[in-house]
Amino acid sequence: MSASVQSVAQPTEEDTSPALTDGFHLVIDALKLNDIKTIYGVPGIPITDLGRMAQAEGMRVISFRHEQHAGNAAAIAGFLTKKPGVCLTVSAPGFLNGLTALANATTNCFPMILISGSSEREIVDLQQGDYEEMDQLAIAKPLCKAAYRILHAEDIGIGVARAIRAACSGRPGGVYLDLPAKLFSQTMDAVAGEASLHKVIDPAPAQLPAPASIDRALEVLKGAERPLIIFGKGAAYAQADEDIRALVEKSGIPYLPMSMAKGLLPDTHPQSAGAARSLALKESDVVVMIGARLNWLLSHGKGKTWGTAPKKFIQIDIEPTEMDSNVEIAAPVVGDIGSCVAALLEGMGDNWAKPPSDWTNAIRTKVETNVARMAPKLQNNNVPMDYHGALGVLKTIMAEKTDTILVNEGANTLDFARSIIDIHKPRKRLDVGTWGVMGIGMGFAVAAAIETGCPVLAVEGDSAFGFSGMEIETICRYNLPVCVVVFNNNGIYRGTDTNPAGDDVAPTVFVKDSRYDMMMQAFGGVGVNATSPDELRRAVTEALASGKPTLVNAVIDPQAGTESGRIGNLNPQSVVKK
Ligand code: ADP
Ligand code: TPW
Ligand code: MG
Repeated sequence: MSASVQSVAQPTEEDTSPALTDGFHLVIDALKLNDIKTIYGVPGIPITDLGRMAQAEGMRVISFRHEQHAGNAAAIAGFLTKKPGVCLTVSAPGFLNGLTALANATTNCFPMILISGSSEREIVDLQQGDYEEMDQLAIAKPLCKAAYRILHAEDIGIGVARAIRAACSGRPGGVYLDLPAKLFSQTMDAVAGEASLHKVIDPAPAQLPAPASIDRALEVLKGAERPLIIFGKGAAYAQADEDIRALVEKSGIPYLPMSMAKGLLPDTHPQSAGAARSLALKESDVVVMIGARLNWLLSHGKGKTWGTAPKKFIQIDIEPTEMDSNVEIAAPVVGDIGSCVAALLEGMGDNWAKPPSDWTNAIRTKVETNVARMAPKLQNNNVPMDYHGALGVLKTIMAEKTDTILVNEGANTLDFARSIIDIHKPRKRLDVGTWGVMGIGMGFAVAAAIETGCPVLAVEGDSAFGFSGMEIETICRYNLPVCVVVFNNNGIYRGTDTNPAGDDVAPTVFVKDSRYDMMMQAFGGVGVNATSPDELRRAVTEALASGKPTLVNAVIDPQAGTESGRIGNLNPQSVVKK
């Protein structure tokens, strides 16, 4: 008999009634049976005891200060492990706070399950005003991949199984699981309860590409004179790291990593076209997309970014409807990346001709020129610091400590860090993703530390940090090896805006010279104010060596940034002159 059964009802010698289990224990047992070891959440009615009992039964229960960050933690746990991360919230307001993260996870194709307690169904459905009344299932449905409600204890096993499979099979995404309060205290025979649970068999089955689609792709690739491979975060997620490296090296094709695919091969790899992005996109004639979408981040596959040279696309994706989403795909390859890349490798045989050297040399020369031009800027010792001086320091540290996971958000802080800091191993860069959402920082940092045990360096704009800043208490509470560096330029994009019409400060500026490092000290962590690259280097090196929760307030010149970083062109322009 399992521990969970005993804690509900322990038969004595006189008591011959059958042992019982209940909804609480069935949910916990179902998660554990499926190797889900951690719950990220915020307690309250009706799920407080669920968290307590899960902890008592050996699960890790990580309590946050706000559900959005617990949700972001669950989402990135899913990305890092290929198993759905679980976020647990209370009803209506807690559910809504978690929903942003669920929608974001779905948008980014991260497997996650949001489990929310909900109020009395009969009262909710008659809209009679229950405590935290809300029809959560209906609200979640359009914002996630799948949404289910479990009404009976005997359905918990199948409900949890269904949620797991929906989250991680095919294109991964967010799943909502609605658990009404009454479910938790429903009882059933313990033996029948245990039999009702099951471990999901092959939750994300391999999806083999059609052989004809591989032949077609290789045919298109053979005709290429200026081929390019683009990796997206789907390729990082797939954990087909060895085959991906083999594909790049065997084919000899230059590659561009999207932001979270950086490190799939080290950014310093001789075939990386990262520092020659514009040239590579403009001049290529055949582009192999692997786990990346032709969305706004790639200018929808057309326009100036892509130049005038005619292009053919080969696209590998598990989601068939992704093909032809923006431009014609000459060779769609539908399947999971591991199977597709393996099939391509096999089809290439042993005598695959490398691309013409004038193309690969042109890319290489451009990369070397751009890297050499950047190098002196990264070594500047300016005070106050600019982005280059500060990020030059962090680039060196990341090159020495290649296991460190970089979390990154902001505008200038994001764009400069993405291009300056090399990533050396797969899944070591986590950021704002497809939506460019602010607020992922501390949630991602917590889960990255918990799921991998690796040190985490969170490079945060001061605005970006503010969205999840209270979670530094969570980082201190669980004593996580997280070093947060706040790039403090006194505001959003720049700290220098003025208000032409009144006393209020401009909408983009914050309190000048704030000391974010002192927030960390309030919770017993290490706080350091760094005004020069040398001070920054010392503080971050020490933080990563000690593993102590640390926040470095990096004082950045308020004039150094530009509006919206590199995507200022997306700002609508007013036509009215005042
Ligand atoms: P990026 O933002 O890095 O360009 P996207 O999020 O736009 O990446 O694209 C990721 C793509 O990867 C999605 O279209 C998704 O369907 C796909 N994908 C995710 N996991 C797999 C997998 N295991 N096999 C194949 N495709 C995958
Ligand atoms: C949920 C809009 C994009 S970038 C940014 C905001 C508010 C902050 C930029 O300032 P920061 O960086 O972080 O100080 P820096 O170095 O340029 O000064 N709300 C959400 N998501 C987004 N993307 C925004 C608002 C935004
Ligand atoms: Mg800022």
